[in-house]
Amino acid sequence: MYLWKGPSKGKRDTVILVGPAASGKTALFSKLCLGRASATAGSMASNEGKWPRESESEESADGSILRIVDLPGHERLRGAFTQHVERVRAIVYVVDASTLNRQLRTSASYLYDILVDGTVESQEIPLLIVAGKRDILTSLRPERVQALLEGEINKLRVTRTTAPESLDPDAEAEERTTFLGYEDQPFRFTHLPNPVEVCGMDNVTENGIQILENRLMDWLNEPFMN
Ligand SMILES: Nc1nc2c(ncn2[C@@H]2O[C@H](COP(=O)(O)OP(=O)(O)O)[C@@H](O)[C@H]2O)c(=O)[nH]1
Ligand SMILES: [Mg+2]
Repeated sequence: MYLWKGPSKGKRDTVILVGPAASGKTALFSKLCLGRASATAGSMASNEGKWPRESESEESADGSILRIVDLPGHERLRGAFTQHVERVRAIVYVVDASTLNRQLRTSASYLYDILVDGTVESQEIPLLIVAGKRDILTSLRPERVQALLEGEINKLRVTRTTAPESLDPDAEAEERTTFLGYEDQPFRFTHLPNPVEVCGMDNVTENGIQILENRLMDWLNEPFMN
């Protein structure tokens, strides 16, 4: 039997910036790909750029570059994300560490949707969670951001996987969402097959996005087996 596997897949060269609205994705994108602060704050459009920037001599061993995609954080995130997922090398999930307490449900549910994505799960796509806007005095430390997100995902994975029983027997084969982590333990990112890292960051100070640039360099130099 001939198995159609779809068109041969291109290189996984895309690093996607996702997260709730106003978390600082476009600011990070601008600094990474344009080398300056963003002038497009509040835009609902997605941005695409390259890293390292052409003006920089830094290059990976084979001269390849990453495609950086900045997705706006709103209800259509899922659709936009799905468009890019086949090319995703890594995911950078940006939250605003100065407002996370108020934005927790939104921030955790976007992240949950990404983590249960079939490709993200099966390809064990690496995830960098950025606790952004760390220059703001009242912002939460990355450890706290991690604990809050883990706690909220712990609740979400119960509510999302126990959908109400349908009265229609034909609906029995209804899709079951992946259960994240271990059923008998509180959710932790370390229970996922994906490499997950949480770091604090801001795009205001000179070295604010250094961690991200270091990680981009790693992703560039370790070609993704596909
Ligand atoms: N203090 C501070 N403000 C930031 C930082 N990053 C972004 N912002 C501000 O947060 C707002 C939203 O940023 P933006 O990049 O448009 O968020 P996006 O919706 O996630 O793309 C803007 O007013 C930015 O200037 C940061 O690291 N520190
Ligand atoms: Mg934006």
